[in-house]
Amino acid sequence: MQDYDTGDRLLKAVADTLRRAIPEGGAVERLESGRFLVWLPLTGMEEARSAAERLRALAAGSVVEGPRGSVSRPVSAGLVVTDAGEGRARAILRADAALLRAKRRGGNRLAAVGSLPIPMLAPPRAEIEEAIATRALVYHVQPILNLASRRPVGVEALLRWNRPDGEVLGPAGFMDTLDRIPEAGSDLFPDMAVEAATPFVTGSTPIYTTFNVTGTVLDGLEKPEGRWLAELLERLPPQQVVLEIVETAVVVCPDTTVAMIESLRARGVRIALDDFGTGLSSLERLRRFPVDLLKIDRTFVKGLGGSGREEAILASLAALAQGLDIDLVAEGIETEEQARQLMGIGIRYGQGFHLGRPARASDWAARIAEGAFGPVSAHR
Ligand code: G
Ligand code: MN
Repeated sequence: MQDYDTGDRLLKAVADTLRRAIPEGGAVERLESGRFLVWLPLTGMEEARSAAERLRALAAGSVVEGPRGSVSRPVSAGLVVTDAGEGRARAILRADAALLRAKRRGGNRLAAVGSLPIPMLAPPRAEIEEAIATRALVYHVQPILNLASRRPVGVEALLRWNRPDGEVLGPAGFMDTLDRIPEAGSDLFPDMAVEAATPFVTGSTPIYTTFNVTGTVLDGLEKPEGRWLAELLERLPPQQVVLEIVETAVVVCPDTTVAMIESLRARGVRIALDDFGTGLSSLERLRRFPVDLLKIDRTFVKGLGGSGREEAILASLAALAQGLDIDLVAEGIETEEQARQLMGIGIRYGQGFHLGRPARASDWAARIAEGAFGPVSAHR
């Protein structure tokens, strides 16, 4: 595995390569999970296919220098032809399906999807139902602790799908797809989500549960994509629900997202910005979006104890957060040393393998109820 910094520079190099190479009228966007969205102003499938393959090959040829020599990566691409009436989310969904097809065929290649209807690209409803019934598809939770007291203040709900072929899919692998398919997802997920969160958000000392949401969920609670959230908020106390918004959600439809966030906050729901610090416009988002919590991306934690740059950035972020009355949660804490440094900088909350790994909600509920707090309380 290459280190994160090299990986990040490689992604930037790929972005630069794509930006230089796309034809007039095209556009490049960086999505999460190392994906890029490239719009090509072309009409026919064949013309698009050769342009896409050229860009893919250029991207795969991007090279950066890492600590152990030159690094490049295979690049897969999924191509779809959209028409004027197709929305962005739906186009991404279809392109993701094509991308998956390219990866399943060995990767480092292009795959194209013509006009497959969406329901065929998503796991069929029966497959999802079966996965939920057999508990192959479950919510895990990971505790979020007050770093000083080491008491949990909340848990993050993380979907895991143990596929029959042995592959374990995290939310990035399928949630983006599922939450855009109301007929498959919306009436199935609230039960799971409520079950996972209930032991934490109820009782005499409730703690919050965070859910990761995508842009389409925030288009409106009355829309099909938003229905699972609407139901969740009817069945769980909104004051103990935190929604983690990923970067792309904020880019897609800023005005409607802001309005939606405001109405959710009026009901007591708290809003977190996930992976904070990795986006190109973190401060701009902070200015526009009324949020309660920032989840500091794990790359900052990883960089502690090095050149001192992370410490300097985090210290000013702590001051900024205090001024804006925003809580900070550091992600990806893997050592006690990191936890101590973060506390010293003034970051109050943390999450990471050192503090508690993601596990089934019932397991964490039992451990929290027992007052035993995993390996951390065992040796301190
Ligand atoms: O930011 P995001 O919501 O994507 O983070 C959730 C993911 O981070 C989960 O898949 C979880 O397993 C992973 N994760 C949690 N704690 C740690 C950690 O300490 N180190 C690393 N590398 N990953 C972690
Ligand atoms: Mn998250």
